[in-house]
Amino acid sequence: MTAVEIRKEGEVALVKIDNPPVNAAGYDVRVGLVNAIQDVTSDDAIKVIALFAAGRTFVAGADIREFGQPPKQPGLPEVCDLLEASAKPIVCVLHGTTLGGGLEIALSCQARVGIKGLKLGLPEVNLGLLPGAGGTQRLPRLVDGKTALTMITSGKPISAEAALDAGLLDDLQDGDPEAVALAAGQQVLDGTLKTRVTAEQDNRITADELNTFRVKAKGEVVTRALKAAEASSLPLVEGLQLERELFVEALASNAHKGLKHAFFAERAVAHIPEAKADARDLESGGVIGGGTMGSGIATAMLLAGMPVTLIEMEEDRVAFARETITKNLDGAVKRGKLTEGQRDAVLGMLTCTTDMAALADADVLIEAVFESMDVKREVFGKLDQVCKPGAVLATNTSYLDVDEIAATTSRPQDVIGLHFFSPAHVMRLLEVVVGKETTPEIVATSFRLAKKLRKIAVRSEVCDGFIGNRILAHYRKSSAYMQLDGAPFEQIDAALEGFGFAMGPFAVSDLAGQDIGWATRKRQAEFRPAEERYVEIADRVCEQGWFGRKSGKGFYSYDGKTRSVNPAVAEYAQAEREAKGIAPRSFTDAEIVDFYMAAMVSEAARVVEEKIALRPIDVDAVFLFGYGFPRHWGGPLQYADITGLDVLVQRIEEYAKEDPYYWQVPALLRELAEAGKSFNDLNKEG
Ligand code: T1G
Repeated sequence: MTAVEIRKEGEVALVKIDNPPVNAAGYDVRVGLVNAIQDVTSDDAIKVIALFAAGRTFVAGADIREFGQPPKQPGLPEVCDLLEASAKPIVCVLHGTTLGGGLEIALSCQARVGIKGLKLGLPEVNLGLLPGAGGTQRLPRLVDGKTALTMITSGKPISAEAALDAGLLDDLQDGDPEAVALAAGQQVLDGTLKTRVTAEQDNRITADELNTFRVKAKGEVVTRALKAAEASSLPLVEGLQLERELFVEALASNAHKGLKHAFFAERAVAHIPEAKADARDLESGGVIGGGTMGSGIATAMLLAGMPVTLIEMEEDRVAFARETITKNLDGAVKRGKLTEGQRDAVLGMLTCTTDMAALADADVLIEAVFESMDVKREVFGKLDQVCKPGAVLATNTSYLDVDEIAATTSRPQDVIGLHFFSPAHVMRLLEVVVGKETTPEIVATSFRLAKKLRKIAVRSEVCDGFIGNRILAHYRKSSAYMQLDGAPFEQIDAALEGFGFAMGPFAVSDLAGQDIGWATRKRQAEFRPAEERYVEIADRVCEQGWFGRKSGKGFYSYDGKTRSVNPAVAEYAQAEREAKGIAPRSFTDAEIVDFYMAAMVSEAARVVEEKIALRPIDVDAVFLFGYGFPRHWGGPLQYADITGLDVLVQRIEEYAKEDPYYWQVPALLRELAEAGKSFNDLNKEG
């Protein structure tokens, strides 16, 4: 099969692109298109060309995997120029998700016909880029400035109907792309479908439209895309030249490297050793525990169309769970994700009861009770008695030993960890924690469940905290160390928010509730090694009952929507410094980020080294989709590659001079740095 095939029907040449899975405009497609245009142009019998694609979508963009490689000619801009200059009219038939370079191909043709269900967009800004094959120059020539600038700067797709209204499509049909293409070709021949050369259209973005977008443009990526769109007022050749220069600049940016990595991270994590195992049916679910997590998990399953039976021990807790789930679904209605009718239908699939026997037919059971091994042992003992053979028995524990839980049943092979992140019906990350007895079928079934729930599943082995919480437990200490050493906590938060985190660690603690962390620290106190630095500031805050937002005060004071620094915290910090003989020093924001990120990278490297995570990119996915890590950095280990592993080794060795216990260079990090390799090299090894 070649990427581009020609079939001639009378005076119509049908040119089909066939490059699964999404017809990305890779090298073979580009060469095939050039050859096809040359072929049909030289055939006098052909009067019109109808371009379309096989499979689920017309071209969904340039081949992102080619970025960063030496460019192979012909480039997509050259192919688009060839299409636009075609001596014979080309009608392009679009279906599926026609995005980026795919839409740019269509813009270069002389007519565009959509197939119902089509979405069209220029998502390049989501990759830290801008349309680089004429999109910023040709789209404004076909549609109004507001539509063009919205598509270029937002990266969001529009519907086929909106595209038809805006003049981006010339017609909207239903049916198979090839049949629609043949009919469109014939309509061009009989004059019922008009064609026009985009470059000759006189539509332009107005100064007012530009200003409206200029004032709200945020960040280098959108500003750069806007600059290219502004050049569409120039002659096409000049505008294309400027677009190209800006695109080359974007390709070299760290933002693009991070965002491209994030795009692939979301998909790479599905490539697990158990991917080919037979996944079991997932028609119905059961949840044990109706607290925040249990209700969130039940909501996620209901939204995926699964009937759910939720178990609580007392009638009042049953009622509370139903109320919580109803509120969650009302939120989905408010966000426009559900209609009220759909909400009622979804609620009709929910059964809340105290009777465990109601779980007998469920395909997957998810336990979300109190984080106590004794309680979980009791629950799994009962599940073992009531659940049908082959049911998936999952625990939502956030750090307890999945193997120990599995051992309380007669079927450890069916037990797995499904660690959801709160709110469970919103956060996309799901850590799938594989026990030593868990069968490949159960792992594959868990990944199928994740897809059904629109979650991003990341495979983890068993350890304290699995991937995300284990790494968090380590690097969170670094922020406390800097606070004790002299950095005001509000500066630490601000520096990390400047780096790209939605919230700094102290604000996150206040949001999550400091009592949980305090209880954990007290439980761990007797096991804490003497060499480990321990910072007591947060304990002083908790001793006042200041647990954060929920108590109106924590590190910050909360008055409705406003928050201010709690002045007592600095006093506790100074008192502890005096007691421990620490002379405070100032930190720059860059020093704060370097210190914090070096701690995160250290533990992330150890998680990969110990094979808790399959690959570095799996750790990146955990932080991108579960911990609000800035997407434009691509994840902690992508950040490490961008920063340079040798730089990180030097930083850790420098920090170790003051605290050799906390700061140890992970063997894997040193090994890669000395070999001049990157974490992405490991990703490529699979
Ligand atoms: N290039 C390479 N591979 C791609 C790809 C692309 N553009 N799009 C998807 N894939 C792979 C993906 O990694 C996965 O691989 C498989 O296809 C199925 O994808 C010059 C510069 C189209 C909406 O940003 O949004 O054009 O993991 O699981 O859920 O101006 O893929 O199976 O090995 O996502 O049905 C602009 C990116 C590029 C679109 C389909 N285009 N893709 O979603 O399937 S830049 C994009 C998507 C550009 C020009 C500029 C989605 C999808 P694997 P999938 P899906």
